[in-house]
Amino acid sequence: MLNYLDLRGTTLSTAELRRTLPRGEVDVASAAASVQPVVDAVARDGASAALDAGERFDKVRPTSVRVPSGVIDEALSGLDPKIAEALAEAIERNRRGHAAQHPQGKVTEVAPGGTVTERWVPVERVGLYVPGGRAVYPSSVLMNVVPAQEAGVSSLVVSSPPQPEFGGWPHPTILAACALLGVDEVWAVGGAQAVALMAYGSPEDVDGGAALEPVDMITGPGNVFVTAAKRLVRSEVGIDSEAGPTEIAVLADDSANPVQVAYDLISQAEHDPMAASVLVTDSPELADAVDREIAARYSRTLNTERVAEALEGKQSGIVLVDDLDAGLRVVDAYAAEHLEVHTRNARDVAARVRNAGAIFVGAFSPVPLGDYAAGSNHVLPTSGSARHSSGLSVYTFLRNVYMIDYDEAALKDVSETVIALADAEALPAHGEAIRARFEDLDAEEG
Ligand code: HSO
Ligand code: ZN
Repeated sequence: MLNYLDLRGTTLSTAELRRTLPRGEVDVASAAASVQPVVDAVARDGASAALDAGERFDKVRPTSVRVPSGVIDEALSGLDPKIAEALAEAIERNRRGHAAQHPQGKVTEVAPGGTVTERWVPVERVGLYVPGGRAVYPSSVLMNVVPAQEAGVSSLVVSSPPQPEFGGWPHPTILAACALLGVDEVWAVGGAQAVALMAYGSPEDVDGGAALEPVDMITGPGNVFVTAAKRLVRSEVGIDSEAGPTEIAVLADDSANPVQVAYDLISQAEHDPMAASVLVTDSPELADAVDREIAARYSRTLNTERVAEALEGKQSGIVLVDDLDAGLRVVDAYAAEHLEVHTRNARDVAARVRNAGAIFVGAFSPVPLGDYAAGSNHVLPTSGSARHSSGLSVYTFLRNVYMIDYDEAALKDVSETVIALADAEALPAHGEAIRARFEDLDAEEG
């Protein structure tokens, strides 16, 4: 059922591998052209323009952008207790994982009397986009909110599309998740208009309610239009890295359990017809067994059509390699959002991987664990960007502000160095700024 790519007997370079391996494409640039008018309208006219756009795309117009607190309370009290309990447990585990990330500031004495301090300061106000539509993911609410809160972000707004079947408010499970996380500012806006409204704000809500304050940074997953809108507002606000369709790579040898691997590939495919599921293995027997298990099982799951489209698409497939070393080169070149390692000594093999958004070690650390409750984050770099970027974390919401603190003697000590470099760059005023502290430059002139 999956496409095969046989790389046995080949020695492709990293660049050649990247060109050869299965991977989907998304055209963010043309989506950006189509959302530009919406972004411009919201920048100009604020809340009313955002709801106008929502009416066109979501077919519903809430009575205000800001979701009334009564609606959020109701969503929480109406939440299935089993889901409430699971969300609370996931929040707790993710808080544990993210709180531990918070870095300590560091003071370094570079020379006697001269220190550089690394001070971590949280972003002040953050906007979190939470998709609606095909994907209603309360788990994404917590994956964005928890690291922001653990970083010390003091002001948070969640924006999610209005839903006709819920009176024009976002999905109640999303609202309930916000309530459980202590987020009380939620906007009923989706798509590009949500991104624009978070970036530019609005002097007042459409019902005359308080101003909708712009944010300093926007994070959160979304479709290609949301991604495109983020690209358009990035001179105005910070954004997280661009999210493409989700992807899993599995590196496996003949010790892997084909049923487990099949389910893990299927589970990622159920997100999106564009999702990518890639198996990399040195065992043709395992490859065939996984392919058989997928064929036997995919039609028994709820999202069969989506799964089939994703697994049969050119972005998915089985890659045959000579040995595990070759497999490691392939997964490093691919730089998957999620990489599962199903090999003997999985921990040692995983330790050798350099490029992946998150690495899931062995048979009992599957991706769905990380999607919800491992204590790690599920917003991870896609489309090969794991080569240079990290997943969402406490660091996403922190800035390192340098503090430079030299005393007189320490500056004097280094002054010749600075002056020489300033002269080399033909910027003599830089050197004079140093010398003026130790010499009378006027006397020299006269
Ligand atoms: N696997 C998705 C996250 C997710 N899974 C949300 C279930 N809900 C992208 O990392
Ligand atoms: Zn998932």
